[in-house]
Amino acid sequence: MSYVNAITNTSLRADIVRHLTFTMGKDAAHASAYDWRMALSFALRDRIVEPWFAATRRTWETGAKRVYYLSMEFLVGRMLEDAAINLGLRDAASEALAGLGVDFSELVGEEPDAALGNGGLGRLAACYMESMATLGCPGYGYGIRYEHGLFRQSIEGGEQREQAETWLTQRHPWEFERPESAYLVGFRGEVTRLAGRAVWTPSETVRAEAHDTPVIGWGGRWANTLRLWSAKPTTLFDLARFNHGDYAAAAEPEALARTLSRVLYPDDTTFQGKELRLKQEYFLVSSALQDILRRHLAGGFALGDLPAHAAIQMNDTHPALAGPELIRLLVDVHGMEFAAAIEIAVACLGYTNHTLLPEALERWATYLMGSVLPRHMQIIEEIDAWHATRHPTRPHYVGIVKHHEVRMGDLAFVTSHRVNGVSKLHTELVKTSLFPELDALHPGRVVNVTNGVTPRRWLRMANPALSGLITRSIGPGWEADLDRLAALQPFVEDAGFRADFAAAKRANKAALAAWIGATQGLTVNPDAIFDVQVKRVHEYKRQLLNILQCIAHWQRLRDAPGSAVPRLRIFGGKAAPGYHAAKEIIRLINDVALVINADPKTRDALQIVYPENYNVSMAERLVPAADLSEQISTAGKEASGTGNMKFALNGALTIGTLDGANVEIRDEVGTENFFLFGLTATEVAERRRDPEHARRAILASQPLQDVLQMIAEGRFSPGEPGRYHGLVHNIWNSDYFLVASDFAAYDAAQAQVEAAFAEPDRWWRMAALNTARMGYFSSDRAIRDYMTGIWGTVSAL
Ligand code: NBG
Repeated sequence: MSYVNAITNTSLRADIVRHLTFTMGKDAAHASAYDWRMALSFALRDRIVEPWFAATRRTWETGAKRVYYLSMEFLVGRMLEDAAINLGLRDAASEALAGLGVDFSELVGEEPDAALGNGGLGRLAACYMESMATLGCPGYGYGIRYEHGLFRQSIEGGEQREQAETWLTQRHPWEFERPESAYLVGFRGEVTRLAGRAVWTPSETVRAEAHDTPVIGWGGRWANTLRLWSAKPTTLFDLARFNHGDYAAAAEPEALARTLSRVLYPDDTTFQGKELRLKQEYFLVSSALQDILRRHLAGGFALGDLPAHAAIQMNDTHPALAGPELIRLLVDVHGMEFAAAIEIAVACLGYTNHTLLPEALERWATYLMGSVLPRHMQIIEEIDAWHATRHPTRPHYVGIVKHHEVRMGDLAFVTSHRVNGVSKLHTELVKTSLFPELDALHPGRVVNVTNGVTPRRWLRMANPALSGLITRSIGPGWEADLDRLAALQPFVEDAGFRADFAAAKRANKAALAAWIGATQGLTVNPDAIFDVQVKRVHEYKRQLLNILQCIAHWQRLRDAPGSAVPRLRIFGGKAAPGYHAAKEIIRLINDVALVINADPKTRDALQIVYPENYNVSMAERLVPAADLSEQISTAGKEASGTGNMKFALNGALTIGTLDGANVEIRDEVGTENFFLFGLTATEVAERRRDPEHARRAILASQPLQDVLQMIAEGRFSPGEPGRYHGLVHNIWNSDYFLVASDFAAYDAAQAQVEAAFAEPDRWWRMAALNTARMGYFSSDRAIRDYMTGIWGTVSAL
């Protein structure tokens, strides 16, 4: 029994009032929802501090190995309810507040999302932090405390508009500022040699200041730290310039330094070759590694023992400077030999690859690397030479520095003892198509860790209706042992259970329908199929395929109204601000929605909605209410997907291609409980060799021809008939993502969905089996895989 369970409802209430009074300086009569939310957050945070200290103490005392998870993104979302649930205090908090006349859910809904990430990669980092805390795996997450997280999206006239996001304008109650934990991070300058050693004298320096957020695990038994760095100037102010009346110039050092932690780059699928991005990456890596070495030495350990105490995981290539930076610190600062330093680096580091898209693989021009990080450029060349000497038979084109570019994927690979892909298929492709030569030189280095999602947030918290049913059926405890969901399987044959399962879904759909009514002004039928595609908007994810099929479906409905099962197609997601093709797809979806939703003939059978600003909190609304999960990427392009896991866990059926983790989800839930369609990764590669593939596919499908014709004629953009000429031209003539080639199969799979939904007995059996068989996709399992296969750490619980 954890100590937090001993804390009673009454003392929680007293603490809320105390924080309202003494921390917020308000009395109950004048307190706003914001004041109450702060008071509650502080009262809960107080209860995290104790287990947090205890965990830290335990780690120091036992000298346990720690994991350091380096990530440019942590897409945490809201923290209040998650903390309350993990502490086991959700109901106590709600009751305590009710006694004070305050509504818990109102406070929860008032909290801004911490949107320090773009999509799957950042959300994965957040799930992994929570699972590490749940499993008692000692660790730190290191990231950047962006003042502005991912931009806010609005949809105006069907088009995406971007606004700066402002999560930090209000007080952020979960973090502790650590002005004393600060490091200097340098840029530019020159490298000289002194007594045979390199001496780097940077010409620009900023201070990295730590902000710590405790991350509490399930049951409140362990807490780790998410340490986010904020950039500060080394000199606050240029007093001489100020005294000369040059106020703007006087503030310049501060403004420049702050830029480093000002914004999150709004793209995770293309490589941003921007100097500021490189500086941000180094800022994170350098402050983290200085902190890691300081902690290691403070423990009284020798530097040579670092691998026994620190596992450093690079979340994609963004922190790939970790190798060179660790070597620099060991060699230049601590006087170690290069050969010993690189062995240590490799033994500590691991690299997770999250994408095969060539445009996302970071490559920095050597002139840029050489001028921003002159010492690191030297070290990278040394690493390259070291690797070449160790592998004299390697093909000549293997190398980190090639064609005046530093290839960060190769750098991360060479400096890590393990490289992992994020699903079975993806890992295979990492070996065969991304790093075939390096894989051959380092057999066994590439391993697979299929992604996972935390069941606490994505089932227990987001879906109380289904969680309640699960607990009533199989008892408590499945939240931290998700394989236990398998015990639901026998219930699936019970008509009463299926009815309860359907009722839970129906309640979630009704709640979503009410929200759509209130926010979108659209009255929707909660008995329709709720068909959801939410994720970043990208050509490879093929929101276009979805909307084209929607139009074809609408045409058929017009010919035979009343024939179909009613459907609500829900889209959500942001496009990178500079990604024209993706923004055009958003506009097309919204243009089509306007026309279709206004059609009185089909309105009862088909509606489309695109709520703006999709984020973690919106996902928590949509996932529990979905009947159908759209996972329709071009095979070979989606490394894993994690939304696919959240939906299936919540009893949505998947319509999807054999891509990423879809493959494993289908294996787990059963092929008969998954709507499969489309070309496989191998077939995609073959099909692309035919220059006529798109034309051929279009000519073979009358419905597709008609759809493209309607778009080209301006049926959905009457004021500007030529609006989508470019898009249609592209489908006919290039269609790199094979929308046309997969159209007919997708259309047929959608018909199967309808047929299945029309038979409730069958549908709810399939849906419940999805929930029962998704245990494997818990992030606890994924973290255990990392612990044994990559980090060599053990639970401290
Ligand atoms: C994304 C992939 C997803 C995957 C997540 C988490 C990047 C670079 N990659 O398929 O596109 O689920 O990473 O692994 O964001």
